[in-house]
Amino acid sequence: MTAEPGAGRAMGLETRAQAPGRLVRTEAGVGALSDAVMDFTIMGIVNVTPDSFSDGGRFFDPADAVTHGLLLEAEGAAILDVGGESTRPGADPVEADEESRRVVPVIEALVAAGVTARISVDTSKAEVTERALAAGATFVNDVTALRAAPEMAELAAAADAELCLMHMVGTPRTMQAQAHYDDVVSEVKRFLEERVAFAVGHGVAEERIILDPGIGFGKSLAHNLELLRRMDELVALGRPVLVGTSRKSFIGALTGADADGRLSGTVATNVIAYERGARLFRVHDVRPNVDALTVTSATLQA
Ligand code: 7PJ
Repeated sequence: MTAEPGAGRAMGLETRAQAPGRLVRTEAGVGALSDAVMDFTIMGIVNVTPDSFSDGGRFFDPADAVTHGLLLEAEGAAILDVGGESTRPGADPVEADEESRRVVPVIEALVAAGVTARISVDTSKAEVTERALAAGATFVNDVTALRAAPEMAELAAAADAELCLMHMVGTPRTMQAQAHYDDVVSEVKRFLEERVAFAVGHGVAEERIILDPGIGFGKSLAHNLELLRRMDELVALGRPVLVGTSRKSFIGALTGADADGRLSGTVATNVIAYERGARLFRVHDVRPNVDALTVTSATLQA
């Protein structure tokens, strides 16, 4: 694999900052803004998981998830990542039927609403992948990189879907908070190269594959920061790199902020990762990240 500049563009996901109906800021009088091409891709997070503030018996309303997805699209998300199982460290697993019951109606409703963003399914289960692809998803985000359900490779291949392979040691349930690495970047690279070979060996086109270092998954603060600082080494693998730092606890470890207060820290990580070649960003707060990355991109190309 060889590096190519702006590899994220290979996905055809770029949009213009002034695309009709989105990101237009005429009232602000910033008309000139507007021929900056977004040479990065924002993946907006659409969680369809139990409301942690409820009694546990009430689930996220699919209609709310759809409304949220449409809002994120209007803010500039080119991909909506729909997930029905929490992949947070230590989270309990969800049965495939239940996970499908959460995500499939949301995907169907987003398609019915005429969403133009690509729909990603955040899952590690073949059954959920199959149903989500049938419902209109065209992107598979698997935090286990096909280790939990290797047959997802054939499903993604048959649908010609994008496939994001993420680094993680163990599973969300078992991974250690601070796994040991001699050289975290080399080990993440080696793992991702091996998983790309596996996916390609099972029929996935290499140009459909996206790589992700798995920030926050079994990594210490120092590991997360080193992965961000040395992002260029992952980009050198030659596939688009997706970064998911949004609101993660390592940001709070630096700033003291709780999850709701981690946007500024999130933006800082994404600007750094962009400067080092990452082009896909999985975030909760779409608009602030779009703005920051638009300015970063324009500045580095000026
Ligand atoms: C990631 C993810 C990530 C990818 C989560 C959270 C934890 N998928 N799913 N990359 N993180 N590809 O959002 O806090 O970093 S769930």
